[in-house]
Amino acid sequence: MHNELTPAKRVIAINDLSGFGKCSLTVALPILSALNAEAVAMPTAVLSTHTGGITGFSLLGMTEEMAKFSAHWKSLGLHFDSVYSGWLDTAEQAQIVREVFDWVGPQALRLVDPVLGDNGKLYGVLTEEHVRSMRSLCAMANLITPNMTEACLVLGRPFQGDRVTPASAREMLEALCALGPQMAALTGICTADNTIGAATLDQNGVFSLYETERIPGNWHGAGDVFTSAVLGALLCGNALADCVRIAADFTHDALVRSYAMGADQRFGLDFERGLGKLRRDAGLD
Ligand code: PXL
Repeated sequence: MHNELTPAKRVIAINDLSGFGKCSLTVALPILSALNAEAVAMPTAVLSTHTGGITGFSLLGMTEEMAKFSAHWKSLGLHFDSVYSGWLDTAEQAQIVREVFDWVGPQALRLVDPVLGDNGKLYGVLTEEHVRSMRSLCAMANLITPNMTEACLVLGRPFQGDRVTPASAREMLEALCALGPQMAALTGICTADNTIGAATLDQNGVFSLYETERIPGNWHGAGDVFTSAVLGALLCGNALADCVRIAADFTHDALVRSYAMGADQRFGLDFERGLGKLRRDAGLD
């Protein structure tokens, strides 16, 4: 229980605002808020929905506005505890994220979720240029959170499925950390047909692997739910391996509810009802 009143951790969340479909900012903001963090939004694009399996969406790129947001916030002399980047609309936006990393200063935790694809494929509207810029952004991060598809894209390796052994997950994490980040989490991986989870390597070389029961289906936004919860739990002072366990349980519980109510897998997870437990698991309340 945290009784003393301290200022909330302040996070710049650089991600798209997809109005419908529960991913990116519409997931990151409520989860960070629930974990007492102040989420400051820099939209990379504004869409009617995300692009995963929903056609006819509108998309407005925000590259020019992002540069203005960055310049304005910099001029205000604010303190930030973290920068969390996700979906980037253009490769150019990686340069703006780099500038933000630079002016917020080294005390801020730089989390790069290299959102590029899933199931061995790049997301439809993304290109090889996105992959190259994401690779260079990963090099500047303290923590990166790729799924197996994204890890393979960033490392230039062929995708051979999400199945790992503890040894192969560790080797992949070591290769990812060799790109530059001190910590990495490999998400959406499994050691068996009926499990799903994440492996981590922290700044002290401590490896961990945590899995839950797999809920059938290809659920959109699950990665964003997971990564937002990891960051929120980290900012509460938890160790990376504990954050992954807390976030994996939170994501699993949301999937169980979504599955039980027969939700459309494209429409995101029922995470809201799990926010109270997430707070308790992260050491709040
Ligand atoms: O959750 C990944 C993601 C984020 N943002 C947008 C997407 C996707 C995946 O399809 O389309 C706009």
